[in-house]
Amino acid sequence: MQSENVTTLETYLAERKALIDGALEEFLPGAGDGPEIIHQALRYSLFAGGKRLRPILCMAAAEATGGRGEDFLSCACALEMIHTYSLIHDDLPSMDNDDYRRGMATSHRVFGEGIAILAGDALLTEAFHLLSRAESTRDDNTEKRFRVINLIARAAGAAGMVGGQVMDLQGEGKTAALETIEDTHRRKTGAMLTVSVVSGAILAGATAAQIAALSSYGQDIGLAFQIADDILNVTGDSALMGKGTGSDISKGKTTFPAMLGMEASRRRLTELVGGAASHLAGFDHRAEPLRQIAGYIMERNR
Ligand code: GRG
Repeated sequence: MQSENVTTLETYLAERKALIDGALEEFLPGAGDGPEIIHQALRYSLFAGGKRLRPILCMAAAEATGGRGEDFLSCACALEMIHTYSLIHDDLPSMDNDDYRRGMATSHRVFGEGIAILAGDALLTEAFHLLSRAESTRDDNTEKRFRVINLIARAAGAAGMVGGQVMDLQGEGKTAALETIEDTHRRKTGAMLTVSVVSGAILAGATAAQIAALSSYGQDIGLAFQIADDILNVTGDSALMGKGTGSDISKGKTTFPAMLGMEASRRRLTELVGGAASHLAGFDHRAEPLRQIAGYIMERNR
């Protein structure tokens, strides 16, 4: 679907989600390809109702720079697999120790801790397997694909998401400077959101200037996403979110509302979403979904 046909963001997101869900089914290893329990655990978490934001951003960035989102579904799905692994591990007793996510029991509650850890490990590994499979993408440019694999590995690893998670764990119960909190979230949440847009743009053949602008867009929405998440953790509807609210405070996490207050957090959120939109100024109507997604991050209720 091209952006000129987008009637509402809601329809666009729903159509994209359906496309991504179908591709995930196709790209997952076959049921006979290993012990049944690991396939059940992979599928349980991958099809538990995620919004598919990272793959949608990847495809939307490809379209904003003149490509066809559908051509890059393998990269989009790999990003979702890495995201799902991070959520499974984040919920573990040794991390956030959560019983529910998206209204469903967490992986370790259903399958036991060992299988949950392995389901996360398998998703991370399968993501890179998928990214490296030439036949799974219509993009046959090996150089672009290697660049994307390199950037995704860095965003997911110690310098990015894992590093942010470590900072988050170490910061529990302590007070930290605003810059430290922002740095934590830029790594923990922002790095994967940023690499999602950047990957789509690289695969679609974007120019260096377009990639830089989209990277800045990704960084702004990444931090905005986390502030919105912190606000939702205080004010959100637990039925809509499928998990309890108020958990950040009880776990001793330093959140934006706790640090800045609710009003200043909302102002910072608005500022970041405005910043994200300004990075898209040089793009035409094909970047409309990206513009609307920035607004959606601010207004989302789950
Ligand atoms: C365990 C290595 C490792 C990393 C975990 C991403 C992450 C790092 C933890 C998630 C904790 C969390 C709730 C962060 C807030 C922002 C966030 C990533 C929310 C979940 O992402 P959504 O809303 O999830 O895109 P859905 O459910 O739509 O897939």
